[in-house]
Amino acid sequence: MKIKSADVVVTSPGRNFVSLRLETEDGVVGWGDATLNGRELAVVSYLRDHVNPLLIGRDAGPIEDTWQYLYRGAYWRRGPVTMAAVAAVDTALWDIKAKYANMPLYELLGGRSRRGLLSYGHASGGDLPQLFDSIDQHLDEGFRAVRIQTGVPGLGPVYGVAGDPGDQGPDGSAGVAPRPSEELWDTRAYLRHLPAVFEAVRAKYGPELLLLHDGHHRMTPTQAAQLGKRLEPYDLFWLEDCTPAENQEGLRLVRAHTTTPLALGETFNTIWDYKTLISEHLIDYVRSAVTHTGGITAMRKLVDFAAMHQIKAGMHGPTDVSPIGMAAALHLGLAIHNFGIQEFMPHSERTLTVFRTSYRFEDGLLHPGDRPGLGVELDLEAAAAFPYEAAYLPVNRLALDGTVHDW
Ligand code: EZ4
Ligand code: CO
Repeated sequence: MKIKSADVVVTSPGRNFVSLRLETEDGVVGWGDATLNGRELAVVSYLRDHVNPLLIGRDAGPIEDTWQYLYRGAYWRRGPVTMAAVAAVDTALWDIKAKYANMPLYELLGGRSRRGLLSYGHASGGDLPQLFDSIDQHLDEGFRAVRIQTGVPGLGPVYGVAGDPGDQGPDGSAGVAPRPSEELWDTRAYLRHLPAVFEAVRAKYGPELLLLHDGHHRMTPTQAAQLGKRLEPYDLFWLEDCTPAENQEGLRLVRAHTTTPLALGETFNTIWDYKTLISEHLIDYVRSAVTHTGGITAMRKLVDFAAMHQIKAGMHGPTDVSPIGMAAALHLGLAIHNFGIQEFMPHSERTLTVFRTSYRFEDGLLHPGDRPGLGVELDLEAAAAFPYEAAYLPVNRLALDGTVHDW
């Protein structure tokens, strides 16, 4: 089963997605997600100019060998662009292999370990009444777990929530932003505000509902330790990305001061980024996406390493991971033992006219579906109607003096 063609598809049905399409000589097609939000075209070039020419004529069968060939063969290690490109190839090869086997991918990964994947949605509101409406809506849809984000008084929009870039310019107008929008931030105001939000949510919804929160890399280890302690009475499922954790050792301080469970790693791209965090059990959940971490081959190794330290998978699942990347997470999550929870932001109707998915959300659980392979097919004709649109994530500045801060 030699690879006959390798093509990159860029489409923007509301936001940009980069997909890799591999086809074998006998006509089996595999899909991989290579979407890197805000830096999409760098991955397109990496694939088109440097990887795809190496794949033509190559056997689609030896996936581990191809992974090593692309990772070690580049000489230059790691990095989000490289690892998103490697992920797309790896995922497409697994899709092909499962289609050859005529099995849904999770069967090839060892078969199911659970009925479906516990998932959490994003409940957000500028103030408490809006937040409650959003939580109620998620409960109506069947979610048993919600991520709670609110606006901080005096600071404008709900932070850390990447909207649909096609719908928001820097001034709130429709159209594509030529530059990243800018937001304002004050960590002390946030730390004062957040515990009261969780107190109100617990008081209204009781002890059962699973509550999560994303700190979006904005605190120092000292501040994160303070917040973790203050949130302990509200029994969080996790506090995510409390610090910019390139400084892995910084989590020792957070861990020493709070028992609030910690999740981390959506911006990481290899197992090495977690070496101290996992081996010292400084976190409870790994947040990587298959899309950004070198594919299913690499993600499996990461979750197996995590399992040795009772750390579970809580894979990143925002709308900037395409339905192909989402399906990859679902098949892997269904098969592994140390699954924790799956983030699930449903894609727009428009996106789903391009990506035909077979996964479904039912009774609070996600199911990858039983089609052979990943179960997602990209409709090339539909994709062609939505050309690339330049779009960026926002940039963040301190309200006090305008210093650039983590977004
Ligand atoms: O801001 O995926 O947990 N989810 C998140 C996301 C990220 C975006 C960045 O591209 O933090 O909403
Ligand atoms: Co996050």
